[in-house]
Amino acid sequence: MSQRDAFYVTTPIYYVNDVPHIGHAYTTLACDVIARFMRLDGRRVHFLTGTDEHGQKVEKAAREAGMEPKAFTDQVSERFRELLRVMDFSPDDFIRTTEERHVRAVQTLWTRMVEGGWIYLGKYAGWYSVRDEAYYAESELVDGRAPTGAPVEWVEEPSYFFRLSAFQERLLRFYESHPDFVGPATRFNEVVSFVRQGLQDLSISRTTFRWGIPVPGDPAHVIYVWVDALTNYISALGYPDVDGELFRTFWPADVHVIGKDILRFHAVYWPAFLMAAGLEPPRRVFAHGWWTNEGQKISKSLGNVIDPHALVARYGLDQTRYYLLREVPFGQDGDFRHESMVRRINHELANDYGNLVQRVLAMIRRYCEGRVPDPGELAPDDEALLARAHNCLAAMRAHMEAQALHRALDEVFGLIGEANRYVDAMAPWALRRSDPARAATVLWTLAETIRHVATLTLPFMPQSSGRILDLLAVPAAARTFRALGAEGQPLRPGTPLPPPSPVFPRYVEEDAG
Ligand code: ME8
Repeated sequence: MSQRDAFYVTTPIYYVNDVPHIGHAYTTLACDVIARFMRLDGRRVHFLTGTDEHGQKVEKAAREAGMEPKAFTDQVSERFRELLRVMDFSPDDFIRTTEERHVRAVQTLWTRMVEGGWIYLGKYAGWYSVRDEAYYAESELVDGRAPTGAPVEWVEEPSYFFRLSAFQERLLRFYESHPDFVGPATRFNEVVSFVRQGLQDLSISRTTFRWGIPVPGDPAHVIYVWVDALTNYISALGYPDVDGELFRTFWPADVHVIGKDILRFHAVYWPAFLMAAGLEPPRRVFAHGWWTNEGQKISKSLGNVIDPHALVARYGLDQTRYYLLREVPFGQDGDFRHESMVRRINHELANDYGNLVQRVLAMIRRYCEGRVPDPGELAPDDEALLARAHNCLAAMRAHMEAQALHRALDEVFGLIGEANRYVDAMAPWALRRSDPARAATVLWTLAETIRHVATLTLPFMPQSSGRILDLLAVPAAARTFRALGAEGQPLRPGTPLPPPSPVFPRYVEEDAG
């Protein structure tokens, strides 16, 4: 995979037909963790998110709200921005498809595809689902609905078509020469077999509503919302200015993170559009799984939509971030369960991580006058724990390159487990009397291990990890991965530490008093 310095990660741009829910928060969270990890690892990161504001679905939602589409999209888009603050997400840019820079990019991409001979005018007659913003063949329908369960309507109208059929061979060759193009691997197989079955030309304009970007030279048509939406990934880099700094630095994207529902658009249509316009496809598309709520599909009609604001208010921000990424192997489907959230908060965060920090810092306070102890002479047990701490980053890096976020967390929590076993085995509270110098060595080893752990959990739990680094008096400039490892910047003996205070509180049931 990419060895360049620059790293470009994107979320899907979300439809503003409705306010954000846990699914949107989840994808952006994963991207935020990836972006933060890469920044701490010294990469130059561009992290993009935004809102998808055109098309029939959004137009319909605006009408139902009794508003003009522009005013409506302004309002809902703001809710997605607000989510960034609430979840402590760190995007470098937020794109809206109603922005001028985006409209220009989409119209230019269209024009390039026309110039290449990839677009022709015809007539579409077939099924369309407004909810999915997707066309379906008769043969795909299940009991008169889209395979996703969405209602479909019959559409007959003049339409521009994209010669997708002409890209079958090129796409298959591209997949073959880019075996990492889609993750997880099982999803890649689905994409390849879909393309192998043959591709139909794609209808890419509509005439029966107005809320979209006009086709250059034929304003009776608006550009199909997916051509519009996918282009966001390059309009945010300044396309059509392909010689500009942003585009040169960050295209092709390192990874588009999406939900599995929109894989075909990203892994088939998008590379074909880019090839048609003479641009390189992205390096990778990673499709994560689907969340259900206590075993049930999440839907407005069932009234079980999970509001990320409510999660943060109830469980805490870092607790929520941790749960979402630890509970489910990234790429698989997941079920949100209160019980399992509480178990993870209390066992893994409060007990395993929080207590380790609290115990060690409290001992340093009592036994070492609240100053970083002197390492003295290291014994093999100390060296073994430190070696594990030093090697943790390399192991996590490999997992993060493959978007195995859960495995990266496993690594660092494995280190926490090791540190807990070490503290119990060494019993510094006993050594304190029998061998105070040895107690100091053990506490230094633990403090140094905790410094590694907290730096490595910064991408996942930025606020709590930052507080732990505060308690260790780690200066801001040393809060990077460069400060880790044998060649890093170890804690300086004698540094005064602030009084410790617990970082990961236990969750107490509201009705438990
Ligand atoms: O599809 N579980 O926007 P969208 C996990 N505008 N992830 C979920 C989820 C769930 N239950 N529900 C939603 C669109 N998501 C287009 C994208 S990109 C050029 C255009 C997440 O608002 C997941 O990432 O319907 C999914 O792909 C995305 O929200 C769909 O958001």
